[in-house]
Amino acid sequence: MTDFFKGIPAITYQGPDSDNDFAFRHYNPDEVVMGKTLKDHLRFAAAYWHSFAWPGGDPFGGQTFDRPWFGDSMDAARMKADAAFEMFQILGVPYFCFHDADVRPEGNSFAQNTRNLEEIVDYFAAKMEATGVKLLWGTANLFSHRRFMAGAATNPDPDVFAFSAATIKTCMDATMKLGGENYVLWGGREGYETLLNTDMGRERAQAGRMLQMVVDYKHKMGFKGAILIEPKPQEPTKHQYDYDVATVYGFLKEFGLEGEVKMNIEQGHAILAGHSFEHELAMARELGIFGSIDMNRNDYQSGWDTDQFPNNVPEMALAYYEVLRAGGFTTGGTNFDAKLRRQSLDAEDLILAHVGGMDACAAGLKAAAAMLADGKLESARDARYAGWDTEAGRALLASDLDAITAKVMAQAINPAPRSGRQERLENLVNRYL
Ligand code: XUL
Ligand code: CO
Repeated sequence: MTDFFKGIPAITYQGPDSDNDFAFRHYNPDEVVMGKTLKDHLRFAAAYWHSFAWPGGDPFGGQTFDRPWFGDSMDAARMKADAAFEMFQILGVPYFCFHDADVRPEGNSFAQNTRNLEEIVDYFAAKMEATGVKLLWGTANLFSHRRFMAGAATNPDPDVFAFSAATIKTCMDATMKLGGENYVLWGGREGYETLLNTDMGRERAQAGRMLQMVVDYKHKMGFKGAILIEPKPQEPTKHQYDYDVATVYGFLKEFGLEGEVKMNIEQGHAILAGHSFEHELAMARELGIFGSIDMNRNDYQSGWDTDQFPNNVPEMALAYYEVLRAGGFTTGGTNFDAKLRRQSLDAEDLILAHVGGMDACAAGLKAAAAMLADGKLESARDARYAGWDTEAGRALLASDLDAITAKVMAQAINPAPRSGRQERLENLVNRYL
């Protein structure tokens, strides 16, 4: 036990009228919505990196947070794990997610990194057993250390590719050992700064080959979880190869992996790509590659990845609407890839940020479920496309340009424009919030 969260109670559901800051108003884990509890719908996970490894720096200043576990020893790593599992239990989050570099000190060799990781994995295993907290996904940090400054899989130096491949293997092993339900790849530096020094053809081919090796290893080791790619358009590199869901789908097709890899979609990354979160979710659903979400909120003005805790319920309702339309999560879940603002120094800030985020997700999901159950949005959409469900509509797609031209002539087809009714539908959405 640490005393970091001393005096902070376990958070319970107290209903919308509670004025207790340390309570859920919307997230009742046992509440059943569309035949499933909120706990099983949302599958919340806390992110180790932002909550326990990030020191509060920005480009103009370093550490603001003062955490007793900051340091590079194994003792510090164990204390960090103690505090992390205390937070998971206070919040009642069923899952967590981590990178290797979040949880173990950096060694002076690959072998030392691996030993450090394995030792912490055993420490986690005991804590997971004792608390019932599970691993939503593991991943490798192939972007912080200076060896990765020119990329991991896409590096011009084959030794960096090799170091990265070996690191991914150890992180997949760790994920498998801990019963993780997914393995995530975010290509933090898989992109470029300037074409003047970049061979884009080679870099993309290297990234494709690495992903094929990851999928091969998944099958070899018998990992039953999903392999997920997390798209992001830029930051840290100026041009990322995995720009957005549609771009990644093209990449998967090119390397024959579209049936093997799904998406971990992050709100902030969607905004940086010039999309809405719901656009990215809907695109993944349509392409059959929806996997999981990194929930956060991006600043709409700044142009960089702000990873704020989510609190915009109307936007989240539209996002969960797409999650529900995709059939909900299977191996995926709602991971809070969100960090405190750097002035939010206290232990209670960390708890309350998650409480607010979890409540906003629950409110969004319940609104989304009500929209779906009511069916008005779906029937309006169906009505808009009803012409395509007729015999003539279906025949059109099986026809050709000559036959269609003859038909337009013979029947004097002259389409009458119809309203898209956008404002009416927007008004309808607001009724569920
Ligand atoms: C970075 C980001 C990562 C991934 C995991 O923007 O989202 O934290 O989620 O590497
Ligand atoms: Co993320």
